[in-house]
This record gives sequence, C-alpha cells and structure tokens, in this order.
Amino acid sequence: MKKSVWSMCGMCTVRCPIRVEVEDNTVTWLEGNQHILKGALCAKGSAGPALVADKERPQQPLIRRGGRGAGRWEAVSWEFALDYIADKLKTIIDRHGPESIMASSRGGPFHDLVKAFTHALGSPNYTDHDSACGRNVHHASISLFGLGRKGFIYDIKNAKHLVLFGRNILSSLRPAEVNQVMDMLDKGGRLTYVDVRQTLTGIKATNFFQVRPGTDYALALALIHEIIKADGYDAEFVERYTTGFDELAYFVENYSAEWAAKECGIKVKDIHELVGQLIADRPKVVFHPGWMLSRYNDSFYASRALNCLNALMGNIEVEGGLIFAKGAGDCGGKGPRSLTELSPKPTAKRADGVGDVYKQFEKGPGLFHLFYKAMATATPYPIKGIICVRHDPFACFPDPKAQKEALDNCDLIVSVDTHYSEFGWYADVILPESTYLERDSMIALQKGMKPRLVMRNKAIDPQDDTLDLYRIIKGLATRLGLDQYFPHSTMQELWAWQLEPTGFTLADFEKKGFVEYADKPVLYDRDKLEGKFKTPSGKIEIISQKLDEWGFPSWKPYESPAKPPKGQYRLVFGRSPLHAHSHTINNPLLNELMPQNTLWINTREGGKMGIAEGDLVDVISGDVTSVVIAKLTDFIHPEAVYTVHGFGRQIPLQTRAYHAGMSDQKLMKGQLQNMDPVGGGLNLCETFVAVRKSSKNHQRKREL
Ligand SMILES: Nc1nc2c(c(=O)[nH]1)N[C@H]1C(S)=C(S)[C@@H](COP(=O)(O)OP(=O)(O)OC[C@H]3O[C@@H](n4cnc5c(=O)[nH]c(N)nc54)[C@H](O)[C@@H]3O)O[C@H]1N2
Ligand SMILES: Nc1nc2c(c(=O)[nH]1)N[C@H]1C(S)=C(S)[C@@H](COP(=O)(O)OP(=O)(O)OC[C@H]3O[C@@H](n4cnc5c(=O)[nH]c(N)nc54)[C@H](O)[C@@H]3O)O[C@H]1N2
Ligand code: SF4
Ligand SMILES: [Mo]
Repeated sequence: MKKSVWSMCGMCTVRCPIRVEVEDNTVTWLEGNQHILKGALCAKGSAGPALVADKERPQQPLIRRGGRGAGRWEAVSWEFALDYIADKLKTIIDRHGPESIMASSRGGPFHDLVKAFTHALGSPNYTDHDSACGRNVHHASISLFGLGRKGFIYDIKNAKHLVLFGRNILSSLRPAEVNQVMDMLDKGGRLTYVDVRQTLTGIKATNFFQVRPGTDYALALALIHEIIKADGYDAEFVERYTTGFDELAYFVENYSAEWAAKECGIKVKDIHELVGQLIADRPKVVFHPGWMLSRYNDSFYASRALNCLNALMGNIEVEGGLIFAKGAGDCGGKGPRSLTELSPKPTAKRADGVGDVYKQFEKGPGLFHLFYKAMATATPYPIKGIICVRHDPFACFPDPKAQKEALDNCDLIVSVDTHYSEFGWYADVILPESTYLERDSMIALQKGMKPRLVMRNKAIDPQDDTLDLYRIIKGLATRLGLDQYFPHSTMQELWAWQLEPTGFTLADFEKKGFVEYADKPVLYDRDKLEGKFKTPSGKIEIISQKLDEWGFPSWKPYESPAKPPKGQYRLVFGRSPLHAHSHTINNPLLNELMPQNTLWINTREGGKMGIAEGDLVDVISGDVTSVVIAKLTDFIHPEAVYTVHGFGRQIPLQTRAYHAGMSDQKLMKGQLQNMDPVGGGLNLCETFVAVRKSSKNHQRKREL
C-alpha cells in the first residue's frame, strides 16, 4: 500500500518539515515540505532511510552486565528494562530525595516531555546541551533585548547585507536559511564572512576576513567605533529605543579600525570599506549574533557587540532586518498545551546553582556541566541518577574522562537514544527510541513571522523492538505511581488535548502538514516598539541594568587572546554539511561520503614541522594523543589547527566509525568547567594542542 505522510526530519535538531512516501512499510521517497522548503533537504536528511536500515544500532533495551564502558550488554524486554529503572529510581529517591535525579534532553520543541517527567519526580534538575552550544549568544541577547536568541527572526532574504562571524551558514546549515542566503545573493545582497579559515560560506562572500583566532570582539568593537565616528548609525532609533549609547561611544573610543586591523591581522582599508557598505546598506543589514559563536573567553561580549550593531543599524522590525518572533498571542490565538502544565513545579534549589549561586543565568535548562561539579562534590546535594534523552554528553562536553569520573558517583545512568552514544556505552541501561521515521512526536509551536504548529507523524512502523518517547516516559511514570501527569493513553489523545485551546484540529494539518496562525507575516508597528523589549527599562539596554546588578560590566575591555606556546596551536572546530555532530558518523551513506576527519594545518607551519599533505600527525593535549591525517592549506590562520567535530568514536559495535578520525572532545583536557562567567558557555576554543609528524604509518591506522 502506498501513502504520503507529512512529518518532520530528525537527522539533526533543525527538524525540517518533510513529506515521506511509503510503500509496504518502507520509505521510498523523502523531500522537504514543498510549502516551506520547496522540496529541499540536506544530505543528512536524505540519509534517513539508511538510519532506519542500519543494524549497528541498539534494537531492544540493553542492560549493562560488565563494568561501565566494558560493552557487555544483555538484551532484555521493555517490561524488564522499565521495571529495572523504576526500582533503581525508587531506591535513589528513598535514600537521597527526588532532587538527586537529573535528566537532560536535546528535545528542542519537544523538550517538555522530559522536563515534565523530571518535575513529576519532584526534581528541579532538568537540563540540556546548551552550555556547549548557544548559551553565550542567548544570554548576550537577553542582556540587550530582554529576549533570548530565538526572540528574533533574521529576514535574510530581504537583507542587503548579511554579516557572519564564524557562523558558517552554508555548511552548518538549515535548508530554509541556506535558501534565504542564496536568494539574497541572487538579488545582489552582500555577504561578509569572518573566520580563521576559508569555508563554503566564505567563498560565496563579498568580503572575507581571515582573522587571528579569538579576535572577533576586537573587530566588532572597531565596527561600532567607526560607525559612530562616521555618524553612520540610526540616531533616531537609538535615541528612542536604547539606553547607554553615550557610555558605549566613550567605551569604544580607542578601538579604531587601525587598532583592530593590527589585532585581527587584516587590512585597515578592508574594514573601512566594510563600514562604508554597512552605512549605505542600513537598515537592511543583519549582523548574525552567532548560533554557537566560536567559543572564546570573550564570546559573550563578542555576541553582545554583534547584537548591539543590529541596534545601531536600526534594523529591528524592518524588512531585511531582525523581526520579533511572533507567538500565537500576537495573532489573537492560543498556543498548544504543554505537559509541563500538569506536573508540579519543584521547590528544591537546582543542583547546578543556576538561579541561586549563578543569578546571571536563565533558569530554563540551567547548565549541564555544573551538574558534574555537584556529582563530584555532592554539593549542594548528591546527584545519584541521570537520564539522558537524545543527548550524548561525552560527544558534547569537553574531557569525557573527567565526565566519567564524576558519573562514577551515580547509582543509575540511563541513555534513551536511537544509537549507541559514547555516553550510552558507559551507561547502565540503553533504551532504544524508535527513529524519527518510525514514531509520532508531540505537537509544537514554532514562533516566527507567521507562527505555526508543527508535528511529526510516524511514516512507518518500528522495524525493531523500539518505542516512542511518550510510551517510554509513560511506562516509567506508571511504575512510579505518577501516571496522573501523563494521563493520555495514545498519541492521538495527547494531540487532541494539546490542540484543545488552539481551536485547530488534527484534520487541519492534512493539507500542508502544519497549521499557521496568520496568512501574512505579522509585523509590529515600528513606531510603537515600547515595551516589546523585555529588559527592566523596556528598551534595548546597551548598558544592562541586570548585568550591573550582578556585578558584571556591559562592555568588557578587550584583552588580546593568548598566543599558543611554541610548537602548539589553538584547536578550533566546526561542522561538515555531511554530518550532524557525532551521531551520523556511522550512518552507512554519510560515512561513505565522509568517513573521517582531518587536521587542517597552515601550509607554512606544516612545512616547518616536515609534515606533508596526507601524513599522519599526532595531536597531543595532556595525556591524550590522537592520530589523524594532515590537510595542509594556506586558508587557515597559522596559530590555529582545525578539525570537524564528532569523529574519533570508540564504540566497537559501530564498525564504520570505530576509531575513524579524531575526537576534539578528548583533546579538551581539563576544560570541563572552563565556563564564561557571564554567558555560561564553555570556552571550547581555549585549548592548545601540540602537533608532530606521527611515527605511526597508514597501515597501522585502523588498529589505532
Ligand atoms: N568539541 C566540540 N564540542 C561540541 C561542539 C563542537 O563543535 N565541538 N558542538 C556543540 C554543539 S553546537 C552542540 S548542539 C552539542 C551537540 O551535542 P549532542 O546534543 O550531544 O549531539 P547530537 O549528536 O545532536 O545528539 C546526541 C544524541 O542524540 C541521539 N539521537 C539522534 N536522534 C535521536 C532520536 O530521534 N531520538 C533519540 N532518543 N536520540 C537521538 C544521537 O544518537 C546522539 O547520541 O555539542 C556541542 N559540543
Ligand atoms: N551540517 C550540519 N549543520 C548543523 C549542525 C551539524 O552538526 N551539521 N549542527 C547545528 C548546530 S547544533 C549548531 S549550534 C550550528 C552551529 O553553526 P556555526 O555557529 O556556524 O558553527 P560551526 O560549524 O561550529 O562553525 C564554527 C566556525 O567558527 C570558526 N572559528 C573558529 N575560531 C574562530 C574565531 O576566532 N573567529 C571566527 N570568526 N571564527 C572562528 C571555525 O573555523 C568554524 O568555521 O550548526 C547547526 N547546523
Ligand atoms: S537540516 Fe538536514 S538533517 Fe537537519 S532537519 Fe533539516 S533536512 Fe534534516
Ligand atoms: Mo548546537
């Protein structure tokens, strides 16, 4: 039987809307939803059927029978696995209280399921991956606008100029955004790209700046300086909607283009040329504040400066600028219900100290890495149980060895994953979730110019003994006597309950796979933005009252980044368009396209060490030595070496990915708590590694 199913891609966390064709319970065709993506999908999205077919994944629940990480697993039934976990959870709760259990998920729009479960247990300790991703950018945005990093939509398609600092938008991609960038370029828009190396985005750019690693803040400050000096900012907008402009003008006085050119290693004439273009192109200029923004000690301030440049351009709520993300309420509607409404709000303090010791961080998901501190020291109280759903902390946070030491204080470690994750391999129980093509997910609201409700429909029945997340969570809740918080017995019931206040029904999704709250983009009146910024003053706070209150400067004086010690390089990383972090490395199709990573080394530096293209090199940090293939190029700054994140996996059952390439994570020795004190992000780019030609040869490579 043939059918066509509206669904949502799950090969990465962008979660593009898709249409799936199915014949006899087999996926025969996948494409991006025509109504939003005009059919476009990325390479990873197209490899979805290979994920389903791949048998190098857990196919039924597994319980650890040897030591942690030894890889001795016993396959058990769902009944057995859920009973086992529920028993352990009960014992932990009896001994240490419910707050000694933490859970993390990279659920994005679906995170409320895991959060609701954590709260139902009575624990406040729900968290996610974001201290290794967007936290600095998020907090920087809040400090300025009172809105987080998802508070604005970038209207790239209509912009005249898009400025990207380390936001490799065409590689680290969202297809919808890539389409917008290409449309903008087709219409004659300008693209400025700043990176320590050349990239897919850089080669399309009108202006490309190869900067010294860690100097973005310097360039951003100089742009502010020159724009103010030339009276090139939107004075009316600044006067009306911002506070602290004079302090900023005073602060940037010494940060001229001449100064930044020297600091960043770029040409002063190029900076002046860019400033001229920006002034000519405003207000239709978008300064992307970064998604994860390459991570240095001062990235919070770099992102704050980029956001502030948006305010100086006066680009808020104008076509081709930053548009407030609208919710259901902006269209006179109501959003869907969330399961978190049903569970009690926990009263205990968070173990990561967020909202208590660390007032500067938004409570929301808190900061995962700080839980390791709590685990290791039992302060403020012990953490004894951890459940990670769609999240692999060992592939996400620095120094997995240090993470394992902290985890050894736990009595229960559970991984709910579609794959063997590095974390899962160390866990006590692996619960295999059905893949995105084999499961339904909850309904979620996507804010935007036209807010919409999206959903994931199961395209095919599970091929293995796997379950969807709702059934997993409900199964645990029932065993713990918490089923009143998860009262729906089927996904259909849950969807209907979610939709009730919205006035939409499931039938409304049939036409396009989603429903919209508005026919046309919703824009606020730009002359009445008062109160839209959720800061204490209701304005864009160039000088933030909250930062002041917490004892942090709104503008940190620039400090030049450390130079690598002799014989060492700064390790920087990024993504490939062919992989999603670490979890597609073993995908049969994607692995064939890109089976391993390499180490980019500046040609001259490589020459000095006697390293030729294709040689194996040792990359050394503390007691870790990784071996990888060298790629020599002029297009990387001599102080840096670069690799694609996600490789160097050590799970024997993933034969394609096993020991292929190297892990950036493992080289980040001692960096697990190296956090930006204001932004909360981990300083992932503050690692220096030694590089030398390896004594290993290619024949031995597979044995390493
Ligand atoms: N050194 C270094 N560290 C980094 C980064 C870097 O570039 N370099 N990048 C950082 C960034 S930006 C991020 S976002 C994080 C990402 O870190 P993570 O969130 O940990 O990474 P992912 O690979 O997206 O996914 C984690 C797990 O989800 C599983 N998974 C995938 N699909 C499903 C599903 O449908 N259901 C379930 N249950 N599980 C699923 C995968 O198998 C994988 O084990 O890493 C951060 N850490
Ligand atoms: N294909 C694919 N797309 C993805 C993902 C994926 O895994 N695969 N993951 C998604 C996620 S979770 C995220 S957070 C985003 C991240 O998207 P991006 O924020 O674009 O992140 P990266 O690809 O890590 O790119 C970081 C870039 O910063 C550069 N860099 C290093 N140091 C400096 C510096 O000092 N200054 C500047 N200006 N640049 C520097 C690196 O060379 C690299 O090119 O991508 C998303 N999209
Ligand atoms: S970016 Fe690619 S992998 Fe990610 S959701 Fe979209 S199509 Fe899927
Ligand atoms: Mo991310």
